[in-house]
Amino acid sequence: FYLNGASPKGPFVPTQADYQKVYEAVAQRLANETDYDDGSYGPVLVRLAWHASGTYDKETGTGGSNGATMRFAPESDHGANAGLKAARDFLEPIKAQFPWITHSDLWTLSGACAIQELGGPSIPWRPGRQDKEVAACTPDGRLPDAAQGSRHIRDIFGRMGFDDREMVALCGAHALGRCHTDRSGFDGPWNFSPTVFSNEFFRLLVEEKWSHKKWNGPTQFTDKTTSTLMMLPTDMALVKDKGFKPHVERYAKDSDVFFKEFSDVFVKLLELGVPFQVKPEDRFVFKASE
Ligand code: HIF
Repeated sequence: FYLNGASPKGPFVPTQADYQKVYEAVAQRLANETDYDDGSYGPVLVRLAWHASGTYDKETGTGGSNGATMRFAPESDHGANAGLKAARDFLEPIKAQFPWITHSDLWTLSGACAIQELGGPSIPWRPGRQDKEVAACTPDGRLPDAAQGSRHIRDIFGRMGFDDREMVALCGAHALGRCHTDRSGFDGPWNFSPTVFSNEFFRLLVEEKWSHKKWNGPTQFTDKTTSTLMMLPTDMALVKDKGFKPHVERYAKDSDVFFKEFSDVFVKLLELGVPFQVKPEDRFVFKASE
């Protein structure tokens, strides 16, 4: 018996082909498990990858996807991570099938896979994350609070090292998925196709009329036309802020530009704080399913 696929010839060193097999297993499971939410675990996998990465602090070099410390309390119990157990549990059979991959590589690879499988741009990815122990859990409060505005967005994403343009590009991922009252307290999807990656988030922000939703829950916005879609206060901040708005308008107009700039910034997000051996130019571009 050899641990982690090691053999008498030496330790098992996975190649790009091995990671492509993991990609395919995640994609296959996404295609099979349609009895969840709007029919896909894809959005919640994207949220898992981002919440694992978005704890990064460039000053101290702490947090980020390297470590997968959200496996442990207290980080798993942070309010911002409510509901992400569904994503972590979804990936456990894949981890069992490929025991050599770290949780931190698996979570980020799966986020890239979900974006590609839901029709988004290629998200080039590289391995190299190591899982860390509970002591590496980040303090609560590093992930954004949706009830706030543009200053908070700049504080949080500035701490990770992003500029205005990159912050807006990232936010286009809210084309995917929805809010759940039992997770964040907010309710509803951002657009009519929450399992398709698109620039709809930006188009609707610009073209739709949004008003305060009348309900007992936290402040959120609803579309005038159908009253079924939602925007968070942080989403609305993107069209209220002079530094953000021009980028919202660019992405609303041009889906190709959005896909390109989103890919670059999502790659950067998933790599924050990771000491890679693989060079940036050698990132893997996984082949998406047919
Ligand atoms: Fe989200 N986000 N996000 N988000 N997010 C939620 C859901 C998703 C913020 C708040 C929320 C990003 C930035 C921010 C996804 C992906 C990304 C929810 C609802 C909230 C409240 C959770 C729930 O109730 O289930 C805030 C304040 C952000 C900073 C502006 C990223 C850019 C958009 C970084 C990003 O990639 C995805 C996907 C979901 C949907 C999850 C689902 O289960 O459907």
